[in-house]
Amino acid sequence: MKTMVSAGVSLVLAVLLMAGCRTSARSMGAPEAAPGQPGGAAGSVHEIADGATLSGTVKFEGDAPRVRKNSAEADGVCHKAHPEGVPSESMLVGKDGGLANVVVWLKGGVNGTFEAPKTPALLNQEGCVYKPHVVTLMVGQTLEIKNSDGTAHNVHTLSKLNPEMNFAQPAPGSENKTFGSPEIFKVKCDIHGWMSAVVGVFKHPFFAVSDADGKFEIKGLPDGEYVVEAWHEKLGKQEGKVKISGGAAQTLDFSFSDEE
Ligand SMILES: [Cu+2]
Repeated sequence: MKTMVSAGVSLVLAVLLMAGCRTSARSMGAPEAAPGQPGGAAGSVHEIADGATLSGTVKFEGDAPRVRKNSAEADGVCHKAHPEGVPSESMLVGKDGGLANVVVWLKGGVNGTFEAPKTPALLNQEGCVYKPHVVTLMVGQTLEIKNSDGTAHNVHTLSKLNPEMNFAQPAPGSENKTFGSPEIFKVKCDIHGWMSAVVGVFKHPFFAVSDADGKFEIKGLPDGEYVVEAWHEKLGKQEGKVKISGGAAQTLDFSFSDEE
């Protein structure tokens, strides 16, 4: 999506100019804090100065698979939104093999407890597609599940550690839910077979979702040694290790292939 260069420059400036700035990193880490956003708000400078940034790229090795399209003809509202069919988002390979929609999170090495953000995360059913396809949030944080369509959906979570939910949303509106256990699970709509999403729930704010180019960025890491997991709904998961020392930024790349 955007280059990491600006983020790197910001980091250097942040370290030089903002040394000693100790704003809490507890509230950061929302996936909406897009990687490498130009100019980053003043708040993000504090966040960067408070901890290290881990960034990297997730790649798919091999030929990019063709994006499947599912017919939505069974529902007039959905069909109107996608007359050519609904493109599947479960295998999206972008520029230079970048793999989108991979959940990257710190699986091991995180100490302490972290307060959930007050701002809800949003899972929006719009045009009979979940937006975003992968939504991440913290334990206890509100997930607003919204129906923006003039047709009925049902929301069926395939969770194991959190109680399974299955409820209808027959009309536009929102339901707020929270999750008590860290878990990555799928959500589907039993009415529209093509509709699926991924929800990632974490007990700390150190997670991200790879963008269309496979890039991810996790900010605010305290010094330490971490186990990092990259999780993809079709290709499984991988682990890497990273050591953060002196607040210096680190990179960690992952690569998936069909053979795994
Ligand atoms: Cu639906």
